[in-house]
Amino acid sequence: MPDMAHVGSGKVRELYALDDERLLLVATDRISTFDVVLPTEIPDKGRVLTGLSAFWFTRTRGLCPNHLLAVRPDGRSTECRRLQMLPIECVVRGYLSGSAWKDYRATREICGHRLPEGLRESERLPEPIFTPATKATSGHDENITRAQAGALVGAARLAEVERLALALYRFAASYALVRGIIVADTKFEFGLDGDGRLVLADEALTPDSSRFWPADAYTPGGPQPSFDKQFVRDFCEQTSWNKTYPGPELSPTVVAGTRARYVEAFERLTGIAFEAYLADPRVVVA
Ligand code: PZK
Repeated sequence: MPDMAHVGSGKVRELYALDDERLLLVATDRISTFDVVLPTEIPDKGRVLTGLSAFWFTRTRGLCPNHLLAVRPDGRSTECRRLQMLPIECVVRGYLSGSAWKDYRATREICGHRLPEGLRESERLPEPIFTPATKATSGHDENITRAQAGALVGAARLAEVERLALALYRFAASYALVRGIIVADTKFEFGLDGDGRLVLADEALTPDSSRFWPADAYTPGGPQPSFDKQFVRDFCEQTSWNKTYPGPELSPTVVAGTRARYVEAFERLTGIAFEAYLADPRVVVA
């Protein structure tokens, strides 16, 4: 992207300005694990994530407007409406995992939600919960209370994003479960358009912004295998890597197996052959 203004970097994505109103969001094939971007890429990972995100944006348009304008022919970049982003991460959790499991064990509470006693790691929650977090510029996002989130975006705006995030999660989680994938939790980002209306932005309901678990292996009481990254994690655990930069190179077997898992997630969720997406990415927005 030589003469395009670079406006942001994620761990595995890049953002460029197309003009005052539009951004180009590019998903690379980089992969991170244990919070470190690895030196080995997973071919087509960026295309899988871009295609999935565009698929969900199209399927959820009736629940909430979104920033997607077009998927480019390369299948890894999308043109998006430029918004005023809200300064919170809108996390929804249907299962007890990650920082929610840690917080639950310490206090039986997560972001002000008092949970029942006796829940096990990875257990399905009685109801999905909205657990907002701050966007940490360095390090990890931090769970915040509804009062802290309200101070950042306003109480009325918070109530609106909570309602939308829960509706989006419920729709996607039930859609995915029928196709053999548990969406344990997911993170949404919202922005405001020129008229002050809430718009869903960023990537949505991808394996990078969510925890996807294979439903057929689901066994609460401990951590669950990741649908997409388990080969990578197992491989990394078998090396002497101490989980700080730089990470290890992945073997060709791990790369191929991981690519196959991403493609499988795409095909199970969309019902579209990944080859068809590569031939014409517009299949996901049709
Ligand atoms: C925006 N990010 C985070 C995401 C990155 C950085 N539609 C939008 N309008 C204005 N700003 C953003 C978006 C979106 N999406 C998102 N930072 C700004 C981010 C992906 C890659 F490098």
